[in-house]
Amino acid sequence: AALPAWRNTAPPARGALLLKAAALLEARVDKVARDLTLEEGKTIGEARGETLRAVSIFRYFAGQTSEPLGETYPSANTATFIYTARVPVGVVGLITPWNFPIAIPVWKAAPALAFGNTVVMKPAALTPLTAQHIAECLHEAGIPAGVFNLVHGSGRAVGNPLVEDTRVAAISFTGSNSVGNGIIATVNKRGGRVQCEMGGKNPMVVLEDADLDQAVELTIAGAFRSTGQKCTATSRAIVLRPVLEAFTDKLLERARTLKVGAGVEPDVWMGPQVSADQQRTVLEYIEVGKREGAELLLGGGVPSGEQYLRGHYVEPTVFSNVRPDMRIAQEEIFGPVLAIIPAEDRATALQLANDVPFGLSASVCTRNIRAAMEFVNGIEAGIVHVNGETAGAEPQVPFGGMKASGTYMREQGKAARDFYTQIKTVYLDLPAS
Ligand code: UN1
Repeated sequence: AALPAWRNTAPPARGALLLKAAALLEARVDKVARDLTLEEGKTIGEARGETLRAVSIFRYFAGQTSEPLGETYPSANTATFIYTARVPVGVVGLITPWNFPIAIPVWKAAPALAFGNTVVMKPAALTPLTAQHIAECLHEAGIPAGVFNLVHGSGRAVGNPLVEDTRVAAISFTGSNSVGNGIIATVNKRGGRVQCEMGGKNPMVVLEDADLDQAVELTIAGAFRSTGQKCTATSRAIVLRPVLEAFTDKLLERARTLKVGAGVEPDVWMGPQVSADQQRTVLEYIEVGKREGAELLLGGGVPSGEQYLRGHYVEPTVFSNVRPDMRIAQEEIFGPVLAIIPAEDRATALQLANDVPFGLSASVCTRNIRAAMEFVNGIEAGIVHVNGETAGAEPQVPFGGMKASGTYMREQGKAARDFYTQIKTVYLDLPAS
């Protein structure tokens, strides 16, 4: 019911509301970050960073409301004026994950709202409070009733009805492949529009000329920040033989310094897994890795100590001599588990990097511009970094993966406009008299 009035609101007026929501969120960053940490478990520094990222995303899409919305075209008929207009798709359903409980809801909701859609959002059942802060900021900013709707509950109770409802024109989902594939099938069947961001098995490729200190820092951050619970996390380090030993030694030395604990404590580097289920899954994968014959170099269990009995902790874990066909080299683990895979040469490293079902992000560390470009050209990934971490995303650029990592529709940046709008082509002719 709220759609017609919102669709007809001038885009810059919609942008002004998003700017207000951004300011409100920024002003309460400490409170939101604390709630996020208590709910999801990541460290307070990460939670603050993520909340401020949500603020920037609101601001970026507020700015998009004064960008061009179409194009003009020459016509075969000189009296005809042809232009395109981007119009909203309608009611959109957003199903968001617990691992970025504020940034991902905002990176879907901000463009949806900026381009004139109304939103029904189902946040992850594990992180309802963080999502509530978004609703409160939008409400206090003065968004009209019914334009942004937050509905809490399980996938079964809330997600399924949203996905199945033909009045919901588009669904955007971030989460697991098993849930995402079901959503794609259902929405395609009913003729809706669907975008899914799913798993990753992202490689950090370390070439023989890499700055090894840098490569280690990037691998540590990619593998263990957010306790490895990012679809962009580094879960494989593919390392050329000549630097394998030096890289591994430096990596272990650095990983041993990471302080694991409750995210609210300021000196903690890595928090717990989000839930008992997630902890169990990760510990099971570690057992699978051992059984498959990978060499466990670090971690591999729950850290010992009284303080780790409350909370779902897993140690930073490193396996070496991982063969590419092992499950820990192929499947998304979503925990602090890194598989080191040796490679004989650059071509093999690239081949190993591509030899997984996923294609979200990838990185190569090298000083050699030719090797870097060969990797960039050959890698099957939606996001490629050279001498950078596999994780991370800026709001103004497209985000998304190839192969099983997602649907072809990208999120964020100008790509978000393609998903949250449809094109109307207008032929304008003069009246005959
Ligand atoms: C990041 O790497 O900072 O769910 C963002 C995820 C991704 C977002 C990653 N959709 O982990």
